[in-house]
Amino acid sequence: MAILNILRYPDPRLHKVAKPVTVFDERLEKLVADMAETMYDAPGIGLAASQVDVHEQLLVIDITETKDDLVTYINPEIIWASDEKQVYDEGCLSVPGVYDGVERHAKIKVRALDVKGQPFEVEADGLLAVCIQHEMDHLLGKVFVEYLSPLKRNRIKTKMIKEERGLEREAQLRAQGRRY
Ligand code: QAP
Ligand code: CO
Repeated sequence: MAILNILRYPDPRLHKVAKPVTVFDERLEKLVADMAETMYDAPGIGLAASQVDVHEQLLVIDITETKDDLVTYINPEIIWASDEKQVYDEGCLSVPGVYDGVERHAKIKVRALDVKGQPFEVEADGLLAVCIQHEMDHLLGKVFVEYLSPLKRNRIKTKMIKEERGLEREAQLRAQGRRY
């Protein structure tokens, strides 16, 4: 198992559109295991393959406090969505430290495949419904900050770019410190 590097907004690779998974093999099982480890380590409640620079239709979600109910969604499709909407304060492992309200369908029905390629359906509401819709957006190249006003989005972009420079500088200093 391994912890994967999570792309940070505004990395342009977050906007790539993911392709369906067609091969259910050991490589896929390892990717799912690594994504789960990466999500739990963060810690987060959901991670899309797009966020670790793998542009395939694959999500891992675990919204339990006990962190013992991992669900893998491969090639997920929303087959029904309620007219009723809900607003939830969302965050994202690709946009650390940023939380804001996003309106989405309150209830959905999702069809997906598991890691063995077996189809299953889930009816979701509350946090799970939010999380599935948020993660499925990643597969379309969409990050939740794109639902916010252009003003908020630009402020977030500037903050993230500043932080990124700080992180690069820290890494440089660490490398320098080891040089002698
Ligand atoms: C998506 O997000 C989500 O800012 C999953 O500093 C979020 O796991 C769906 C995280 C909210 C529904 C509601 C965010 C960790 C984790 C941060 C996450 C942070 C550290 C986000
Ligand atoms: Co996200």
